[in-house]
Amino acid sequence: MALKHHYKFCFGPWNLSEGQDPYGPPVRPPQAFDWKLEQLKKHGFDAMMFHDDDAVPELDTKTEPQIRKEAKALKRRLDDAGIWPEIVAPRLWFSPMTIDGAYTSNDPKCRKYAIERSFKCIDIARHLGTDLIVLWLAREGTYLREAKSGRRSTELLVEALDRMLAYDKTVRFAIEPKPNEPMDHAYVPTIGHALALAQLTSQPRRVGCLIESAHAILAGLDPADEIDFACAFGKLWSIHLNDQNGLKFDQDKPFGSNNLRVAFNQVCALERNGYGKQGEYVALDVHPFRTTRVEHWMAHLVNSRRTFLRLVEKARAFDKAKARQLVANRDYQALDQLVLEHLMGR
Ligand code: XLS
Ligand code: MG
Repeated sequence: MALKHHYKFCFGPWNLSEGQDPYGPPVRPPQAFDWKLEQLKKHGFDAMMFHDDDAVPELDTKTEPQIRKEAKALKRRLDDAGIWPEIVAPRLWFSPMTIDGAYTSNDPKCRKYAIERSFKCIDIARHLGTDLIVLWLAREGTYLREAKSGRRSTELLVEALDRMLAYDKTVRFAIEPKPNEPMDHAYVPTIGHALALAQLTSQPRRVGCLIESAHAILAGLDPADEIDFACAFGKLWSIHLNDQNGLKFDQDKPFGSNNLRVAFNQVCALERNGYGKQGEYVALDVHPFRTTRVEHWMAHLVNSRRTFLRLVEKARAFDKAKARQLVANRDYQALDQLVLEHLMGR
C-alpha cells in the first residue's frame, strides 16, 4: 500500500547542474529554465526554489519595472505549471561587489550594494507570491581572521536584517548556516548562531532558519540535533536534505547516500516535530555526480525523494516501545542493534 504522508518536495534550478568543478569544465550541456521546470513537473515535484537571479537573470542590470515585469511573467508560468515558488534567496556571492563579503564587507559601498540587492530579492519574492527569503551568508566570513572584526560583523548582520525587516513587513527570513567554503570560517556556522542572531534583530519572530544536512555535517554536528533544536524554537522554515562524506568540500550528495543512519535520524526528527504540517517543504539540495549522463540527469533528485519516503516508512515502523524499554534499562548496546537491524530489514 502506498505510504500516506503530508510531505511536499522541491529543488532549485541549480540542482540540475552541469558538472563544472574548480578543476574542469561542464560535462553536460546547459539547459534552459523551461526544461528544468518541465523536468520538475514531470517528476511530480511540488515547488521550485529560486535565487533572485534564477527568477530574473542579470538582475543587477535591470530597472524596477523590468524586474517586476519579468517576475510576474515567471509567476504566470509557474501558475500555469501548478508549481509553487518555495523561496527566493539573494545571490550575494557572485558579483565583484561581494568579493569581500556582502553585509559584512569592509567597503561601505559594497555593503550598500548587498542591501539594495536584497531589497530586489524581496521584491521578486513578493511578485512570485512567497513570503520566505533564504539567506545563505556565503561570503560573510574571512580568509584570515585579522581581516575583519567578528563583533562588528555580527552588528552589521543584525543591521542588514533590520533594514530588510523594515523594507517589507510581511516577509520572513530563513538563515541557512554553513561553517566554511567559500570562506575559511563563516560568521554564522550553525543553527545556534542563526537563531541567536535572530534574537538581536528588531523582529525575532520573522527571522528563522533553514538546515542543510551537509552544512551541519561540515560543522561536525548531527543534522538531526540541529532539526530538534530549530523546532524547539518553532523556527525550522525549510530544510535542504542531502549528504556529505565528512569534512571535505560541500558535496551535496543524494540524501542518505553516505550515511543512512544519519539520514534516518533526520527523518525521525522531522516526523516527531511535525515538520511540513504548516506547509514547510522538503527541499533536496543535491547535485548529480559529475559522471552523470544527460539521460540520468534527474536521478539524484528522484532517488533522494524516494530514500526520504522509504525512511519515513522506517521511522513510523520503528519499534518505539521496545526502544523506550531499552532506554529505561540503559541497554544502549541493544538499542544500537535494534536500529541497525531495523535499517537492514529482513
Ligand atoms: C549552498 C547553498 C545554496 C543555498 C541557496 O551551499 O546550499 O544552494 O541553498 O542559496
Ligand atoms: Mg542549501
